[in-house]
Amino acid sequence: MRPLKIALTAALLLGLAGAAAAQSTCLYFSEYIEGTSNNKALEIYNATEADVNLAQVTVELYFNGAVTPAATVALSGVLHNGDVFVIGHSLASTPITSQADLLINGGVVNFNGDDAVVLKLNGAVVDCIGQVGIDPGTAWGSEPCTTVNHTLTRGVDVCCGDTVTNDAFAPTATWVCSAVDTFGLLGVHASNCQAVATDEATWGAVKSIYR
Ligand SMILES: [Ca+2]
Ligand SMILES: [Ca+2]
Ligand SMILES: [Ca+2]
Repeated sequence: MRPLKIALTAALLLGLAGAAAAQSTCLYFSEYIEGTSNNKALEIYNATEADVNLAQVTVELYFNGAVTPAATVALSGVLHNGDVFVIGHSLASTPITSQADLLINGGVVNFNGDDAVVLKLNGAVVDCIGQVGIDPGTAWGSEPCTTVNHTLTRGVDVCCGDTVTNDAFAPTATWVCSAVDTFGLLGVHASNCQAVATDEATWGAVKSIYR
């Protein structure tokens, strides 16, 4: 929910891009940081092509194979299309706390690799990281891509979340892994899923045409 960028029309952007991107109507996790100490964060991306009333959005954390959430948070505010909402641990390093729209001391960002996180919109599951009801031991996945000591970002061509919370979870299916304590991707999300490009890299490319 950083300040909005220059508002070009969709038509203009489509003309510049040369081709329409795949359409998405989904809200989903775009980043998961499970780093050292309290360096933990979740990023939610709005690809619904409309504003989302965050009062309709909840995040749940399921510890160690539990089938009921140990922590739940209801969000508030408005998340514009193409923007991200960042939940960070309040004791995390500055690169996380400075990007966070919501800071929580624990709660839903108290995961440590073997805990499932679920995103709901109007009470319906729209995304899940991990497998609810299963304790994977230490983490899901295998090196070099696991849910512990990594930053996971959603693939640019992933246009909707994982709505099945209790099936097997393989991070590499829809996520890209970066090294532990990678913070530079937090606060923006690059996506090919919208007609209107909104990520920083694409905006930079678009704006450079006018320079
Ligand atoms: Ca755990
Ligand atoms: Ca799943
Ligand atoms: Ca991001």
